[in-house]
This record gives sequence, C-alpha cells and structure tokens, in this order.
Amino acid sequence: MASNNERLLHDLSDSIVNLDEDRLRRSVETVINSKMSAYDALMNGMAKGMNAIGRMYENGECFLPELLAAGDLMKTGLQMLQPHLKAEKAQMSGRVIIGTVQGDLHDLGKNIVIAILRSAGFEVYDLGIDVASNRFVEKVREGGDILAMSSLLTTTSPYMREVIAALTRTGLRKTTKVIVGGLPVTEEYAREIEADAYGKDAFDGLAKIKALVKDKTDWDPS
Ligand code: B12
Repeated sequence: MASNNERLLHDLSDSIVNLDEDRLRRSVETVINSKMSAYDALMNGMAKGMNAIGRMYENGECFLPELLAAGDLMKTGLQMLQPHLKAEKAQMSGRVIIGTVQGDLHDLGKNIVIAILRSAGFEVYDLGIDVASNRFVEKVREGGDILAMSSLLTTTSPYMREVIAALTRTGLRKTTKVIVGGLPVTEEYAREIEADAYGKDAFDGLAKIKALVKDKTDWDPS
C-alpha cells in the first residue's frame, strides 16, 4: 500500500499532468503542513509531473498550450513552497548572477536553483531567459562573485562557452567564478568550456557555489 508521502508526491505530479490548479494548491498546502521537505515535493512530485507531461507532448498526446500551462503551475507551486525551502545557510554569502543562455526559454529548473540559493542566504540577480553574453557581462561588471548559467537545449549549451570567452575578453574572468547546469550539461562539458563548476541539480549547485565563494575569498589576487 502506498504511504501518505508517496500518495502526496503522486498528487503533486498528477495535478501538474492534469493541469489541476486547485488540486495542486491543496497538495502544496498539505506538504507545508506535513513533515515532507519542500524540495522533495518540488523534485519528486512536481518536477516528475513536468517531465511526464513533457513525454506526453513528445508522443503527441498533448499540445504546446498544455505544456506551457503545466510550466505555469510549476511556477505557482514553487512560489508557494519558496518560503518553506530550507537550505543550510552559507557561512560566506556572495552575489550570484544567473540566467538561461541566449536562444533558450527554459527557466523552471533555473528558478528552483534561485529559490534554493536565496534560502541559503545568497543574493541572486536573475537575468531571466534568452540572455545574451553582453547582458551577462554587464551585470557581472556591476558586481557579481558568481556567474551561473542554465541551458536545456543541446543547441544552446555551446553559448555558455561564448559567455565565458566574453568574460575573458573583458578581463572579468579573473575575478568571477562560473558555474553551469541544465539537462545537456555534464561535469565533463563544464571542464571542456573551462567553467569552474557544474551543478547537477539545485542542491548540488548550492554546494558547488558555496565552495566557489570560499575559494574566491581564500584566493588573494595580489
Ligand atoms: C517544460 C519544457 C519546455 C517548456 C519550457 C517552459 C519553461 N518556462 O521553462 C517549453 C514548452 C517552452 C519548451 C520549449 C521547447 N523545448 Co522543452 N522541455 C521541457 C521539458 C518537458 C521539461 C524541462 C523542465 O522544466 N524540467 C524540470 C526542471 C526542474 O528540471 P531542469 O530544467 O533539468 O533543472 C534542474 C537541473 O537541470 C539543474 N539546473 C538547471 N539549470 C541549472 C543551472 C545551474 C547553474 C545549476 C547549478 C543547475 C541547473 O537544476 C534544476 C533543478 O534541480 C523538457 C524535457 C525534460 N525531461 O527535461 C523538454 C526539453 C528540454 N525541451 C526540448 C525541446 C527540443 C524544446 C523545443 C525546441 C521544442 C520545440 N520543438 O519547439 C522548445 C525550445 C524553446 C526554446 N527556444 O527554448 C528538448 C531538448 C532536446 C535537446 N537535446 O536539446 C527536451 C529535453 C525534450 C525532449 N526530450 O526532446 N520546453
């Protein structure tokens, strides 16, 4: 028999797949009043539903408006859960500039990364989606310790290399740590494009960013 937690995760996933906002809100309220972690609800409930409706879309079982509506529901759920996301506070905080790279409109994963970073005490500036390299560079120049980039498409992940090259050209690479993440990105790819770190998911990203900030603070450029 399914446990209460399993049932709740299933409800979260199912309400995304069936675009049922009332059921999603009720399920999220139940999570908030239960012992389940908000992150578990997000990743093992809602994100599973998102991936399931993505597969349905690929198989022609639903259409783009449904996929987009499911994305909006993910955002609603994330907003409700955000105050309840608990991450161990970072000992040293820093300013993170984040965005989804040019040509790419996927932001659900990036938004989860932002929510986790904020809950750990980081100041995060979100450049949004479809971000060109000059916008990343401008924002880093205004003051950023970490540049974080997201890409969900194999066609857009190479753009991360361009952004890193632009940072190098402008002399900002020396003082900025770069982390990359998203579905087609791997540890190996991050090394290849000379990023400083790769984050598999939001909590891995948080751990890597904490380490990068420590590295940056320990490092004396003189
Ligand atoms: C939802 C979705 C969409 C939505 C996006 C809505 C939105 N607001 O984001 C819409 C409908 C707009 C869309 C459009 C398209 N999509 Co789409 N989409 C998806 C889908 C189903 C889910 C992605 C998602 O949100 N997952 C849930 C989140 C929580 O997970 P996540 O994004 O992976 O993020 C986690 C980690 O990756 C990581 N992470 C992510 N970013 C970062 C950054 C940092 C710094 C760190 C540390 C970590 C990190 O942490 C996150 C949380 O743990 C995927 C399929 C899939 N299984 O992923 C396809 C998918 C990504 N899409 C795909 C495609 C092809 C497209 C389109 C080209 C479709 C088309 N033919 O029009 C367009 C492209 C539009 C564009 N220019 O970007 C392909 C990509 C294939 C490829 N090899 O490139 C996929 C894989 C589907 C498939 N199997 O074919 N899509």
